[in-house]
Amino acid sequence: MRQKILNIYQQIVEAKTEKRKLLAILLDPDKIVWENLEHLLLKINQSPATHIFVGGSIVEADILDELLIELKQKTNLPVVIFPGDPSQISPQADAILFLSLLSGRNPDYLIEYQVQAAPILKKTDLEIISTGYILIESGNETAVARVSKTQPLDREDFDLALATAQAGEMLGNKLVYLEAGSGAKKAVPLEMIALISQNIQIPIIVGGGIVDLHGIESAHKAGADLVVIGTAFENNSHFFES
Ligand code: 1GP
Repeated sequence: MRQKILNIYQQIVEAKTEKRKLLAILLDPDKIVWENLEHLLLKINQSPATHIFVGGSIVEADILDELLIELKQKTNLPVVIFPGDPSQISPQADAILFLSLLSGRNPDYLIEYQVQAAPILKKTDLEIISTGYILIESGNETAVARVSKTQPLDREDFDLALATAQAGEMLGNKLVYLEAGSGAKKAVPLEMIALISQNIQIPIIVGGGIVDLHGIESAHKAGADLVVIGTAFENNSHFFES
């Protein structure tokens, strides 16, 4: 198996400095069809993806370790856990987004789960990347809102979205993740991405409801440093060939 990939955050910062745009494929362990994994890995390797994110709002399948090992064996991309809760921590990944749901006011997702996760993470050598996670209203109720029992931010309230991102940066987060929610009807508004990217220094991840290559390009152009594609690739492994 390949060595653990180090300094993933540093590489994201370097990419931002050099204006190299990044792209993550998000895999939900519950939706992996094990028999199709070889094909999926082939398609990931042929895609322009620079990262693999693994996680979901709720993950029931007990295959996380196994999946992460496969991903490390069969791809050269950094494998980053994007957890819904502390049960999704695995030492088999390279890094983990240590999320705080800043758009919500549910203490479990602001600090309780982080307190539960800290001693577990201390026993791993995962790179821990603290991330201010901001859910933006997207036209339908998303799993993140349902599971976290929080309201997303109004997609027209740019001032509040910017203040939330800036508070996240001031709290010491290393990344801001603007999330419309998996399968969102509407992606994060481009003007919101642009405003936030012009007014914070840390790299910005954008995901949720991006369904085509044009959507990826638009989010990148607006100021996203890393775009996440989940559902569209899940539904069509030839997504990047169109
Ligand atoms: C969800 O941002 C990711 O957390 C990806 O969303 O599944 O809509 O691509 P999609």
